[in-house]
Amino acid sequence: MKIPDFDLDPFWMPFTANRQFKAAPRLFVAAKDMHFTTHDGRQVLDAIAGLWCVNAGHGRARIVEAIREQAGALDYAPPFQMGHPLPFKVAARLRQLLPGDLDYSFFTNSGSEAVETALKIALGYHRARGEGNRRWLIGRERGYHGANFGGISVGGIAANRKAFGNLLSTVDHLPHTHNLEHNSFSRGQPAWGAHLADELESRIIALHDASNIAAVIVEPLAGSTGVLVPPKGYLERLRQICDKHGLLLIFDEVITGFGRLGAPFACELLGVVPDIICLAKGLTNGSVPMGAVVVRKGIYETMMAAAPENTIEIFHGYTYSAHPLAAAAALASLEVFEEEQLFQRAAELAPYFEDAVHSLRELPHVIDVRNMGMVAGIELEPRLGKPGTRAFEAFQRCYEKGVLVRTTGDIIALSPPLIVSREQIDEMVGTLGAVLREMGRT
Ligand code: PXG
Repeated sequence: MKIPDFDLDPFWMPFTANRQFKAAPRLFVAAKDMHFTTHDGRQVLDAIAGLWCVNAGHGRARIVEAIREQAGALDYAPPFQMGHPLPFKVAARLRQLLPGDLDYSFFTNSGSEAVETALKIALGYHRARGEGNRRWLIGRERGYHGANFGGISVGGIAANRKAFGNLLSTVDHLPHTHNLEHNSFSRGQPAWGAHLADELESRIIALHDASNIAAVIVEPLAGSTGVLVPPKGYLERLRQICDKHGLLLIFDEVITGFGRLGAPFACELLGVVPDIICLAKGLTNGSVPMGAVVVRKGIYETMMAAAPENTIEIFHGYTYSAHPLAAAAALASLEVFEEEQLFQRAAELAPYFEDAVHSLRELPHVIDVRNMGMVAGIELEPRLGKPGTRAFEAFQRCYEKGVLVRTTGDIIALSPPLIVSREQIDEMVGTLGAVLREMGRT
């Protein structure tokens, strides 16, 4: 291992075991297409699209050029009471791409900010239409909605919540849908589990009353908590219950957006249109931070109509909302996705990817393999008393062998750029298989 020639100490790394990392750093210094270059000069195959975001692969010339040009032409423009052309164009593209009347985009700088924004819009919307009592926000166990206070409140990850106090108080959670007994080794959407959506009505609405509930937020497919694929009929049922009781349905498509499941968005693939959708990551192909919240026409129009004429309709926004560099990167990314038909390519590759990941089924420690589109989760039996260490060791060994995977608990996620070749899928799965065999009984 090459020791870096700079001080690793001052940077407090996010969601990272800092002391462990700094003792044996893993640093990337360049990336192109499907590969990273490490600080010690090795090539690493990217099996996770950076962090579920680089859907068109790294260092794409058109995106790089768009950012470069934009930086030279207009580095910054204030987003409040002023504008510049690009975010209008990005919003128009999103309107075309998204199903139904998901027509109005609000820009943020991350998925976390998109979630906070969506929750605030949900509350503001109900207030604007005279139902200001609707304050409860319903998330789901094992949901991940970013790292800010609203997101960790509706999110369902104990580790992300436990150190940070009371969080939002008017929040409840649906049960998650992961169940090894009923759903292990499912290919695509599992058959079991749609009934879990009924808890929204039978438990949560029964307890809090619909008149107090603003919205339900879920990831159509939960990514970072271990690739939890929605059971058949589950999201449809959530939609029905929300409609019946006047609750907004928010889909957090920060991971599932922009082709990950083999369609532009999960909502389109699954035929369930939410009222609000959160986007980020793939929106700029991971190149410049940007998120978006897209809302249905009725939400936008209600909030416009509720504010007195010539006044601000929502007291919310960020200094870097619709930043010129981010908007330029988004437009270029959307062009690349379209020109290369990458969402379709993902759909075409998905069966090959599915077969490849399910070939890991018989290997040591593997207790589940699940997949949808171009995402897969491989769940390992945890070591007794040391949860997470087995998958983390597999991650380290894969990295040493030149493949970047992602772990959460004892689940390994694969989510490659959509430009991946069949040979590269074989390489990812082959390397992971070799690592699992090597780890044998340990
Ligand atoms: N919603 C979802 C569904 C996400 O996956 C966010 C919101 C937050 O986005 P930002 O841009 O604020 O990070 C995410 C982010 C992992 C991992 O372990 C996944 C994410 C973030 C960090 C780690 O796979 N997703």
